[in-house]
Amino acid sequence: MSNREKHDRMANAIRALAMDAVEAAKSGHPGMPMGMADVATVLFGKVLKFDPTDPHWPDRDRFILSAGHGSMLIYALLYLTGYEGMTLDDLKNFRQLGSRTPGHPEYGHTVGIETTTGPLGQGLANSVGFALAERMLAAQFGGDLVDHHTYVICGDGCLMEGLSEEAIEIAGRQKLNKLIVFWDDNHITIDGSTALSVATDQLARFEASGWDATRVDGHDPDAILAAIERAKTSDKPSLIACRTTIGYGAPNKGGTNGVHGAPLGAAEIAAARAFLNWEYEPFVIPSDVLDAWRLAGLRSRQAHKAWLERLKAADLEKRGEFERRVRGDLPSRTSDVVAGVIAKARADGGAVATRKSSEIVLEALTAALPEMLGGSADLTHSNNTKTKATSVYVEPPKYDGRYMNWGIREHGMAAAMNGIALHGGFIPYGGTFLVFSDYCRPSIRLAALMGVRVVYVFTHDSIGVGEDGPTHQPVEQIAALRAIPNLLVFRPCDTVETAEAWKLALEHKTGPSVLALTRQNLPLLRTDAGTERCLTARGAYELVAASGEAKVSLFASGSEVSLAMAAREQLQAQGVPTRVVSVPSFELFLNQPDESRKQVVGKAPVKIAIEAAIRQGWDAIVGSDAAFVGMHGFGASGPAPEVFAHFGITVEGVVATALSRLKS
Ligand SMILES: Cc1ncc(C[n+]2csc(CCOP(=O)(O)OP(=O)(O)O)c2C)c(N)n1
Repeated sequence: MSNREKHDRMANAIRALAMDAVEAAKSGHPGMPMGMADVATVLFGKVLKFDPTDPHWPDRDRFILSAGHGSMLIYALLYLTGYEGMTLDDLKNFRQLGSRTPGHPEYGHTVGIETTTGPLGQGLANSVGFALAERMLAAQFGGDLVDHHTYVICGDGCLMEGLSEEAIEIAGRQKLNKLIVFWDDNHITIDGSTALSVATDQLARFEASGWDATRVDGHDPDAILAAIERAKTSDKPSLIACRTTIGYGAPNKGGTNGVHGAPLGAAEIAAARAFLNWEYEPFVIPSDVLDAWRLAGLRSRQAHKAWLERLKAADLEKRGEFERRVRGDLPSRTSDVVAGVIAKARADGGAVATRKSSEIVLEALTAALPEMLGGSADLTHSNNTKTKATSVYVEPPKYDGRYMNWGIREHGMAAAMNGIALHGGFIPYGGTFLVFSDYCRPSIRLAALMGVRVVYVFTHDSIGVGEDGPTHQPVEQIAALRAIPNLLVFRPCDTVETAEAWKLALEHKTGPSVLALTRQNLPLLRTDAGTERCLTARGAYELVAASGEAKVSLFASGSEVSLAMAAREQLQAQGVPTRVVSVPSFELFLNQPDESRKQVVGKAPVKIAIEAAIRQGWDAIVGSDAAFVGMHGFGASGPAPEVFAHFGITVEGVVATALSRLKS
C-alpha cells in the first residue's frame, strides 16, 4: 500500500467514526472532523509528541480543538491512538448522558482533553496561555525538561470572535514560536458561506500581528507536513490556513452548511462510504488501519522514556520542585507567610484600601511562591498586582519574568490564564476593574466549569470608585459572579480578610477565585489577634456580638463592614443591642452545615444586609423579609463619599433603617 493510500485509510477512519457517531446520537457535527481528518492524521500520525499511556506527561505536545463542536475528531483520535479512557463503546455513546464523549470536549471529564472548548475562540485564546506557560516553565527548569509545542485546530468561528484578536496579538507580541494554529478554512459556517459575514484577509491579519502565515491544501498530507516542518523552524507563532471541504467525503452534502451540524442521514452515509471506498460496517475499523493508528500512538514512547531519564538524572532539588510545580501543590511555608502578613497588619494598624492589602499579601506570597505569575490588563498600578518578586516582565526570548502586561485585553488575559493554569506549573493571577469582569466573563465561566485555579484581582469594586461614574462603578457584577457555580467570590473587609482570601484562593485547587477589592481606605477590623482561625473560610461570621440580646443583625461585605460597625456603635449607644456579621464569601457560607449557618444568621428580629451593589443573592442569607441598604440601579459620578451619601449607603441610613424596622 502506498503511503498516500495508508494516509487516506487512516483519515477515512476518522471520517467514518464521525459520521457514524453523529448518526447514532442523532445529533452532532460531522462536517468539521470529516474536513480536517487529513490535517489531524498528519498531526497525530507523524508530528505530535504524545503517549496515550500517560496523558499527563508534562512534556507532551498540547493539542487544542478550539472548534469544539467538531468533538468527534478528538474522540476518534483518542480511540484510534489507543487511550485507555476511550473505547468504541464510548464513541457509540457519543453525546449521551454520563458518557465520556460529551457534545463538546470537557477537560477533566475525558482523558486527553487539554481544555474545554465549544464557546468559539476560547480554545485558541487558551492556547496562547499554554504556549506561554511552556516558554516560562522552560525558562525556569530548562529545555531538558520542558520543550514542547502547542497545536490548535480552529475554525472560521474562532477567528470571527473578537477574543481571537486579543489572543493573536498577545501571541505575536510574545513571539510564541512553538504555537502552531491550523485554521479550517472551509468557507462555511452555520448560516452558509463565510462570505456572508467576513471579508478579512486572515493571513495578512495574522502577519500584521507578528505571525508567520501560510496556506495549504488541507487535503494534501505532504503539503500539510511540509507546512508544519516550516512552522517549527519559525521564530514566530504560525498560522497554517488549511483549505478544506467541510464534510469531505459526503458527495452531496460536503462543501455545504448542511453538513456542519446535523447527521448526514442513511443515504448520504452510504454514498460517502462508497465515495471513500470504506466498505466497513458502522464503528468497524479494519485491523490494518487500527494497527497503523496504534503504531502512531507508540511513536513518542522513546521520547517519553528519554524524558523520564532526564528527569531522574536531574538535580534532586530541581526535580522535586519541578514535580511539585506540576502537581500544583503549594509550598508548605504558604500558611506561615500568610500568618506573617496578618501579624504585621495587626501590628501596623491603620486604614488601607483592600487593593493595597492585596498588594501587601502578594509581596509576601509572590516572594515565597515562584509559581505565581502576575499580570494586569493595563491597570497594574490600580490593581496593585505587581510586586518586587514579579517585577520583571515576561519577555521573549528569555521568558524568565513573572509579570504579564496583557495590554487592554481583559478577555484575552482571562482566557490565556486558563491556558496557563491548565498547562501546569503556574498559578496565574490577573487584574482589572471589577466592572470589566464582564469582559472576562466567558473565560471565568469556563475556568469554573473546568475547575482550574486562576485568581482574578478585581479592584474598584463599588460606587467607591467615585468620580469615574456609573460606567466604572460595578453594581451587578458581584451578584453576576456569585451566580457562576464553582467560583469563589471574596469581598474582604480589611487586610486580615484579604490575606485569608488569598490563602483560600491559592488553596482552592479545583476552581477559580475572585477578589473584589476597594479603591478607598478601610480600617483594620479583624483585631482578633492570638487566634489562628481563618474566619473567612466560613464565608460569614460574627465579627462583633451585641451587648445584650441582639435586636438587630447587620450583615455586610467589603467596604460596608466598617460602615456596619459604625452603625452598630450608634445603635448600641441608643440602647439597641446590635451585632455585625462579616460576609466575605457567599459560596463558602452557603456550604457550611445548616446549624452553623443558623447560628451566624442569628435570631435578631431585624436583619439588614448592607452592600454597595444590588440585592440579588442576599436573600439566600438574610431572607427576603430582611432590609437591604445598597444599590437599586446604576451609580453616579462624584466624589465617593458624596456618591455613598446620595444613594443612602451611610451610617445614618443604616441606623434609620434599623430604627424604623424596630418600630414597625
Ligand atoms: C461563542 C459561540 N457562538 C456561537 C456558537 C455556535 N456555533 C457553533 S459552531 C458555529 C459555526 C462555526 O463555524 P466554523 O468555525 O466555520 O465551523 P465549521 O462550520 O467549519 O464546522 C456556531 C455559530 C458557539 N459554539 N460559540
